[in-house]
Amino acid sequence: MTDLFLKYFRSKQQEVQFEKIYDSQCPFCSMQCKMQLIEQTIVTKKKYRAVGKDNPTSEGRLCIKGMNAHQHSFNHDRIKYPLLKVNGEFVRISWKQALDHIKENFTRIQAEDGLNALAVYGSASITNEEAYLLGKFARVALKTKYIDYNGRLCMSAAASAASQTFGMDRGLTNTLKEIPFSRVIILAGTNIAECQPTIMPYFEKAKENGSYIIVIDPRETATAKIADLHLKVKPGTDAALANGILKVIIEENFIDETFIQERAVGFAEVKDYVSSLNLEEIAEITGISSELIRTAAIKFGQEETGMIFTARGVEQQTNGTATVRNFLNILIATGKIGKASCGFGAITGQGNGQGAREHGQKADQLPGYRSIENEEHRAYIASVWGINPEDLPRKGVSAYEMIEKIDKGEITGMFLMCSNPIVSSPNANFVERALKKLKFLVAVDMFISETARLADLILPTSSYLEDEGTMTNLEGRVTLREASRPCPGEVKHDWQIICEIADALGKGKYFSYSSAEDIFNELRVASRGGIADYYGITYDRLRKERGILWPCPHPDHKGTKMLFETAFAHPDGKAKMAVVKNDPVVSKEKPSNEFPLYLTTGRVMSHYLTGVQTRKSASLAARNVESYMEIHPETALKYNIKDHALVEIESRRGKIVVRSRWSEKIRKDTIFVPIHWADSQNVNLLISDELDPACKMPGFKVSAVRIKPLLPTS
Ligand SMILES: Nc1nc2c(c(=O)[nH]1)N[C@H]1C(S)=C(S)[C@@H](COP(=O)(O)OP(=O)(O)OC[C@H]3O[C@@H](n4cnc5c(=O)[nH]c(N)nc54)[C@H](O)[C@@H]3O)O[C@H]1N2
Ligand SMILES: Nc1nc2c(c(=O)[nH]1)N[C@H]1C(S)=C(S)[C@@H](COP(=O)(O)OP(=O)(O)OC[C@H]3O[C@@H](n4cnc5c(=O)[nH]c(N)nc54)[C@H](O)[C@@H]3O)O[C@H]1N2
Ligand code: SF4
Ligand SMILES: [Mo]
Repeated sequence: MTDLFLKYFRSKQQEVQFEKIYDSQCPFCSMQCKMQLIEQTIVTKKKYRAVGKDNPTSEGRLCIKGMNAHQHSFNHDRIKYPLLKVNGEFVRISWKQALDHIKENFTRIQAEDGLNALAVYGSASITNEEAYLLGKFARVALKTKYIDYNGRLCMSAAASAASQTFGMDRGLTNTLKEIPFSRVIILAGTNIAECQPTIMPYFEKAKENGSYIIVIDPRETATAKIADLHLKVKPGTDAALANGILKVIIEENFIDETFIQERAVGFAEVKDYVSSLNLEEIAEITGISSELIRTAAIKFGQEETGMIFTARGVEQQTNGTATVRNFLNILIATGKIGKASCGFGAITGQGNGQGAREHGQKADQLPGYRSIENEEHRAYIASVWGINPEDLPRKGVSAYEMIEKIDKGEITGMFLMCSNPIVSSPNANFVERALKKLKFLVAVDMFISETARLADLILPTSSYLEDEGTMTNLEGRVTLREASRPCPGEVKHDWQIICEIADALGKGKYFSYSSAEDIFNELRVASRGGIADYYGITYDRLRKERGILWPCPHPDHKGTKMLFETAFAHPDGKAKMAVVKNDPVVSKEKPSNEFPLYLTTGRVMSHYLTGVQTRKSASLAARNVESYMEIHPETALKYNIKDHALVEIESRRGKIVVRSRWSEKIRKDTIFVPIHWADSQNVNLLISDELDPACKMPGFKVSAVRIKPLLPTS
């Protein structure tokens, strides 16, 4: 009897009584892999599984982060109600109370300290609709000039370099489908194998087709495994390396004279400068022998087709803009752009790292990649918004500079949406001290992040499974993220929260939308005629066509697969080459007797950014439970550091303690620490606040440090 019952019960336990499928897109990186979440009801339990769904970018693939993303969305720690800090403790309040509280404090701050005392800190992990709305919220509802976002720490150098050289910034000039047919590929400071894993098959196919792959990275990463040539560069010296490559390309006459003449300006100056350089000196600066520099240059120069990809390794430098421009010089000099299987890609970071940098979250920007200082652009956007152009604020300052203004008491209130700046900003000790000075901080998040912990009020937001909207992926392809799960508790979408606050502030008539699609239709008009023109894109088309590449100026327009086929986006149609000097701006962070090692920072496969989401996913968190320091065994022995031992790393700004991990894959003068942990393991406690003068990107990838074992070794 009992046996029979158990048998019956067990078979019931296996039996799926109900299955529901939710379409969505991964909330993490810029591949924006399409997925389906399968919810199975078995007896009283629900089981979840994520599977990839076919689409033109990720072709149905998912990496481990995508497969386990739902775990954070279902985590018990999700905030489900507005939380107000009372005597140091967060207590649940109603939305009505939360909105009253915001109104009272924002109006008080505006009266006491002026309109520009309020700042907005946004994100590239929110949808296009929300990014657009946040820019409008700052300018129309708060009337402040201070808005910027976490993309400043991410894509700003790539964006400013492409804007300066090409006249426009879309991450990839071509689609991923062309990669397998490119004969030579440079991957500079990009670890795609861990950071955009589902992109890898495009490069693996290229390799199968005989393409020659050059990886530039101070570490032999998972990506470097596919390289034919790995240039283990000294951190922060890529601009000089690109000069070396250019010098050889010009000397060996691999340049495309016709292309240069017809399509570019500035070549003569670049040629003069690189000709004056000595390759052996470049070898000394970069740590790459002149033979290897020559090999890279000849391989790249001699092939008919070639592509260059960069990411944060070369961009998160205090000369990041100039460095990217120097890689673009190589492409232009060899005529490898605007043609099939030739072109540039700045591998975008966050899920909406592309779209969120186009529609007005940047300090100096209006929707459609328009400029807030351009009178025509101001007049057009003011007309779309139904306001007077004179009422539009002027440009503000970058993300880190807003924090400096908080420290100085110029900004006293902040609205923070979808970012964790006390962990992700450089000089993190200072950032935390500054944010504590705010009279009022509102954080909109799914969790009580380290920064939300400091807030006066936390507003609960929806996750990717709940919040519908468009995301623009690394190709520049606008995609529709379907999302239909109900919000838990009293959670609201980011766009709803923005609209309700605007309404509480008496600006509801400018923010009366009933859906994300409603906002998108306004964004389409606002972007019309701009560089990032989305006018021809509709939700209906996105559903049918599975994504559209911008610019798409008209509903009959197919979207733009390849940029710069006949002209660049500057008024004269020409690309602007620029001389990039060898002397690294990063000199302040050069190793010295006191701080003898380079520290560089980056990512591991299983965690995402400051780890707030991935640490809430049991399957992902288990793969890397704590931070670590990658160090060459010879260097470790020199400093008396055992493998797996706790180490103190110190820079001019602060100290952290992490565990050592010996590896022969890293340069002997360099250590590497990932960025995904907070508090005493937050590597940003060590990073300098020096910024790239062109784009205000911090130099996350180069710091001078010293190390010592934490405990006396026996
Ligand atoms: N798993 C995972 N994936 C992610 C993210 C994540 O947090 N986790 N974040 C997403 C986001 S927002 C971003 S921006 C991207 C980042 O993507 P990537 O930029 O590819 O990632 P990083 O690890 O920051 O840096 C890339 C490589 O640069 C190298 N590097 C360091 N210093 C230098 C240097 O001076 N020169 C050169 N040539 N290389 C250098 C590092 O060793 C590292 O391997 O990834 C996205 N995808
Ligand atoms: N040293 C060093 N520092 C770095 C980097 C580096 O390479 N080295 N990389 C930099 C880069 S490239 C980046 S992109 C930054 C990013 O750094 P952050 O901007 O701090 O990014 P996240 O850790 O993703 O923080 C996002 C927060 O928003 C919440 N969140 C997630 N989705 C949503 C949503 O839809 N709505 C709302 N309202 N909240 C949400 C998450 O729970 C989390 O608390 O870090 C930068 N910092
Ligand atoms: S993390 Fe990136 S590559 Fe992985 S599933 Fe998500 S979007 Fe795709
Ligand atoms: Mo990023």
